[in-house]
Amino acid sequence: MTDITLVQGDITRESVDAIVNAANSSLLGGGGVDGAIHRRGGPAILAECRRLRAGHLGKGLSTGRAVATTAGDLDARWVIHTVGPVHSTTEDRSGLLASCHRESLRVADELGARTVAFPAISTGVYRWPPDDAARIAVETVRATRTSVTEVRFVLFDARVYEAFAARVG
Ligand code: AR6
Repeated sequence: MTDITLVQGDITRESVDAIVNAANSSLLGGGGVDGAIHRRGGPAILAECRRLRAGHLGKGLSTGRAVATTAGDLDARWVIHTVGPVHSTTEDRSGLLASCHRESLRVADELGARTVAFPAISTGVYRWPPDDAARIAVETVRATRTSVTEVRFVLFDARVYEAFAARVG
């Protein structure tokens, strides 16, 4: 049974086995939560991302997939990088957003991570409406068979936190 918990705040301050990063396919950093994770986690994370890009992820990480690196100086063992879809009003990309959560949990299981913190993937630069993102995130975690015992959604802004709180109840 996986507990779903909610925290309003900065995910880089959390103490968990794995922190999920809302990355982009380059894996080479960006703004938002990605920038914050690299800033606080230090250069070891980017160094490992570069090694992945030089190896089997030469073309980058596809939308909906996930891959782990060290967590560097963060209070976690791993960062699991996943690439959310950009929200579209003409195309239903919700399967890709669900896949980010499923794949991150699959990678967490491979690592043996039991506690995993997720940000609200795609709700920033990628413009996914928070209510819908919360629905997809919570439904997907509930429907995924995993050995992770706690999924902690760490929501930076109040509006996104309220959207998740309405779902988790
Ligand atoms: N802790 C927790 N959540 C945060 C933090 C933080 N420190 N900082 C921001 N958020 P975004 P996306 C929230 O834009 O929409 C990057 O440049 C934020 O309020 O980080 O998936 C990547 O490199 C929002 O609710 O990610 C990609 O290019 C949520 O995290 C692109 O942005 C996600 O916002 C990915 O866009």
